[in-house]
This record gives sequence, C-alpha cells and structure tokens, in this order.
Amino acid sequence: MPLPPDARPVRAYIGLGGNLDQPVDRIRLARRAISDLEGVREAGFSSLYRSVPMGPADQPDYVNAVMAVDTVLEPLSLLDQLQAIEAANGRVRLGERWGPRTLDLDILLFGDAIIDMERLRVPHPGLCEREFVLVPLQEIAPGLEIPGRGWLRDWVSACPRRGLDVIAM
Ligand code: ROI
Repeated sequence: MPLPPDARPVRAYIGLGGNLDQPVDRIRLARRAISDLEGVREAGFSSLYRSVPMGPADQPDYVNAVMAVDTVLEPLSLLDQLQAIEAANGRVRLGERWGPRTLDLDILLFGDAIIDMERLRVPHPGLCEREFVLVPLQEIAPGLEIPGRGWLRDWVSACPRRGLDVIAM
C-alpha cells in the first residue's frame, strides 16, 4: 500500500520459499499479500528459483524468491503480518526438522538493524549459507552490505552451488 507522504521507511528484505501444494502460485499470492499490507510498499522482487532442498533429501524441490520492501512497520509488527500470511496459506510443519512446508516468509534484513530476540534474529541466521537466499538477494540488491557480515557478493562467491535454476520471472 502507499506509504504516508512524510514516512521514513526502512528497506527490508523478505525470503519466500515453499515446496508443497503449488509453491509458485503461493509465492505469487504471498507477494500480493505483502504488497497490500498497510505500511509496506514493494521495492523489488527477484525471479522465482527452483532449488534443491536443504535438509532431508526426500522432499520436493523448493521454489524460492526474495522481495524488497520499504516499510514503516516495526520489525516485530512485520513479523506478525508475515506469520498471518503464512497461516492463511495453510502453513503446516510436518514435524520433521527442515521438512517440507507450504510457505515460509523470513525477514532476512531490516535496514542496517542487528536484532537478536527470541522471536526474531536479523540478519537471518541462515542467510550467508543459503544459495537459495543469497542468489535471489544479489539479483535485486547487488551492492548490498550485510550488517555485521560484510559484502553480499563475497558470500555469494563463497557459497557452494547445490542446485538453483531460474524458473520464472
Ligand atoms: N531448502 C530450500 N532449497 N529452500 C528453502 O526455502 C528451504 N527452507 C527451509 C529448509 C527446510 C531449511 N530447506 C530449504 O526451511
């Protein structure tokens, strides 16, 4: 939604992923739902990628993307809204650690904030090890510095290639 004219928004990055029940459609719907949130404006969206599962191999490939937003929400308010969108998408965890899921929405970065709370850690703890997050993030923010971790491009170069393809724009 449009932001108030006097707003001083923060640029945040959200990781989207899923591997159950039409993940491409779910990610597109999630993008729309995030863009429609009050206090949030879309600022960029990567291609959609098919990625090899990290975690147990006996699950479908994932679809992943990264979205940039400008927001006047506080980090925990944004998290609440993202979790509501996950719940509306029938988010199920099938018990197994790192098992399949319908829709995952993770706050990857929130401006230059470093947040270490029980509910929310930013930069996202898995960010720098996950090809399926680093590559789409680099697509929409090539010059990014990750707070406390250095240049995104260096993490992309260092990240092992496990299998990632663009499937749609
Ligand atoms: N693996 C891939 N490829 N993509 C994900 O989004 C993803 N999300 C997860 C785990 C289970 C760690 N594996 C993933 O939460």
